[in-house]
Amino acid sequence: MTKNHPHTTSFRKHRRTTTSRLLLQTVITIFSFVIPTNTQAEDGHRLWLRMTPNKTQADVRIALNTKQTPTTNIAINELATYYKGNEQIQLEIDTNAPKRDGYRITTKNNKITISSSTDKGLLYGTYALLRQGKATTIESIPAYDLRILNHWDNIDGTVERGYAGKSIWNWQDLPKTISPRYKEYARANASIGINGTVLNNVNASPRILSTDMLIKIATIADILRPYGIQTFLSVNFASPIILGGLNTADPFSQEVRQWWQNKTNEIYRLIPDFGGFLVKANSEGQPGPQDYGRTHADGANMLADILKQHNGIVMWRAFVYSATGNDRACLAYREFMPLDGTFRDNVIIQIKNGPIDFQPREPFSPLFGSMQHTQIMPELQITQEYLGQSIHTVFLPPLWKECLDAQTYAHQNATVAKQTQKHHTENSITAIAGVSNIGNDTNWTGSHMAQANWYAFGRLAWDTNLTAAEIADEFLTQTFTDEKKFIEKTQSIMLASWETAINYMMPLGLHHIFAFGHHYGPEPWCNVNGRPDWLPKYYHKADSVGIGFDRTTKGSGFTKQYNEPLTSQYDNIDTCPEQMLLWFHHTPWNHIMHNGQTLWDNLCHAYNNGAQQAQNFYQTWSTLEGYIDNERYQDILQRFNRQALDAQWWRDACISYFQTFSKMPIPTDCDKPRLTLHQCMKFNLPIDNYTAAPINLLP
Ligand code: GCW
Repeated sequence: MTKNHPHTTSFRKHRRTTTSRLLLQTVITIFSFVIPTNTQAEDGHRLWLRMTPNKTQADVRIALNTKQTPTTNIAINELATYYKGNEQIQLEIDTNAPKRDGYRITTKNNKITISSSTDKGLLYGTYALLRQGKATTIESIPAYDLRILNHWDNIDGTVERGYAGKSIWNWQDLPKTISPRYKEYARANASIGINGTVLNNVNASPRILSTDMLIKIATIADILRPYGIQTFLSVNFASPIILGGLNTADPFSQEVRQWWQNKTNEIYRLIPDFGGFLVKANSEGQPGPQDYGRTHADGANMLADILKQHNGIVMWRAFVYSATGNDRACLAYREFMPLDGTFRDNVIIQIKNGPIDFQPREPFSPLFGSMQHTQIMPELQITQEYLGQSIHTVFLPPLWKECLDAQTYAHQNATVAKQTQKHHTENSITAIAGVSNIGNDTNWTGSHMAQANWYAFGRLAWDTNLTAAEIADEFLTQTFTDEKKFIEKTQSIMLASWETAINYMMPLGLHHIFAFGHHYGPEPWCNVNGRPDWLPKYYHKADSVGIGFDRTTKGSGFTKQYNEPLTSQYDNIDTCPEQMLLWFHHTPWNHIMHNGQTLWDNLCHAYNNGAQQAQNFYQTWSTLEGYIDNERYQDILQRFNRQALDAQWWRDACISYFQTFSKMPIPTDCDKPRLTLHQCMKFNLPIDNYTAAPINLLP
C-alpha cells in the first residue's frame, strides 16, 4: 500500500485548525472523555480492507475445480492471505450455480464451497466470505448487471465536483508509469461488487479518444480486468469534428458513422472487453444530435449500432434542460418520453434520481415511472456536491433508498428499483451508476467518513434490499472497530445525517438555493447575471405571500408527469408530503402545517433543529476519542466542528433572508441568529476559503 500521496487531507485540516478551535468554544461544549485504547497512526488509505494477513498462507487449503484465470488467482490469493478459519475452501465453477456474477457459499464437513457460474462470481463470493469472517450459507445475485462508477475526471488531472484532491489517473505518466493505486482501486471496488467504471468526465474532452490516450486507457483496463471491472469512456458527441477534422457530427452522415466505426474498432483492438460509451448530449452546452435537428434516439442508436458489433453499450444521459420553458423539472420528460421505445436494446437511458439535479431532497424523476419500453438506469451521486462535499458527514443510503423504494405506480409494485432492474429484452442489461467521490487524497475520498458512501454505493448496487443501518454497521466494523459503543453512536450519526443536512440547508422541499458556482454554502439572495434556472430565486420564489415553486396542475404542470395517485397526491397541498411541500407548492407563510404550526414557524424550527443536530454530531463524536486511532478521530472531529458551524451559517442566512418576505417573528424557542443577513451576504461560505470567513462576526 502506498502511504504518502502528495495531496493529503491533512494540510487542509491543519490550515483550519486554529480558527476552528476558536470557533469551537463559541458553539460547542467539548467533552473531555478519553479512553486511550488505540493510538496508532492511521491515514485511512486502507479503506474498509483491513484484514490482517494469516501467519502462514499454507494454513489455508484451497482447491479450484476449473482452470486458473487471473480472476481466480486473485480470489485464491485473497483467501490464502486473509481467511482465518480451519476449513478447506473449494472454489467451484458450476453451471447450476447463480448466474450473472452471483455466488453461493455452502459449508459441509469442515469444507466451504464457493460456487458460481463465472470466475467473477467466485471473486465476489470470496469477498463476501472475508467480509463475514466465517462461512454461513448464502446465495446472492446482484440486483443490477452493471454496477458502475462515473468519474468526472478531466484529462488535465482536475475533477469536476471532486473534493478529494486530483484525479487518480496520472495521464501524463501513463502508460509507462503505473501507480500502485490502480490495483488498489480495482481491489476496493471488486470487494464491494462494482464491475464497471467510466474513467472520464461526462463533460468529455474529445481528446480522450485520441490514439495516445487510448493506449494509456488500455493500460488501466488491463489492471482493472482481473478484478472484474470493465472500462468505459464518456465521449463528446462532436468528436468527429474536433478530433476527426470532419465538418459535421450529424449522426445521419455516412462519414460521421464511419468515423465512429473506425474509432470504435480501434478501441476494441486495444481493449477487447471495452464496455461502451457514456454520453451527455445537448445538456449544459455539450454538443449533441439536436445540433443537427436529430433526436437523442438518433444519436444514441447510431453509436449503439456500432458498439453492438462488439457487445458494447451506450449509456445516454437524460440530464437535459434546455433554456426554454418555465420549469426546469419538466424538461427531461418532455424530451425523452416521446422517444420511449425507439432506442436500441443496447442503449440505457441514465436518469438522475431527482428531476432537477442531485438536490438534498427531490422527488424521484417521473421518467422512472413512465419510460416503459426503454432500458433505464438510475444515476446517483456519491460525491456530495450539494451535501457538504468532503466536509459534512452525510451518509447517502437513506437518500438513495428513498428513490429506489419509491412507488412509481407504472403498474402494481413498480418501485424505481424494480423499474430499473427489469430486462426489456433477452440481451439488454440492467445498470446503476454512481458519480464517484474518489481522488488522489491519501484516504481516497477527502474525508474518512465519505468512504462510507463509496462503500454503500457498491453494496446497494449489489443488493437494493440492504438497509442503511446494515450498510453503516458493515462499513464501521470493517473500517474502524467493532467496539459496540463506537458502532452504535457513529451509526446513529450516520443514519440521522441526511435528514439533518436537509434541515439546516433546505427543509420542506426547498432546493437549489446554493451559493453560485461552488454549491457549498447558502446564497438564497444570489443576484448574479446568469441563466435564470441556475439561480436560487428561480427555485424558492419567496415573496410577500409565501415561498415555494408551484408545480401543480395549475402551476407548471409538472405533477402531471407522474402516474396517479401521485399526481393528485402532489397536487393537493393537504396530501402532498410535507417534506416536499415547497418543491410542489407556493405555500403561504401562514399556511397551517399538520403539526398545527404555521409554515413560517415550521421552517424556522426545521433550520434550528438541523443546526442543533449538527452540534450534537460533534458532541457525540467527541465522546468517541480513543476508540479508534487518533489521526482519523481528530480529522473527523475537525470536520464535525466545521459542519456544526456551517449549519449555523445556513440557518442564519436562510431564516434572516426569508424573514424579509414573511415579516414574521422567529419563534421564541428557536436560537437567535448569530449573524445578521447583512453579515451573511458579505461572505458566501465557499469551501476552500473558510479561513477568510469573517470570524469576528461570530459572537
Ligand atoms: O450537478 C451538475 C454539476 C455539473 C455536472 C452536471 C452533470 C458534470 O453541477 O458540474 O457536470 O450536473 O451532471 O452533467
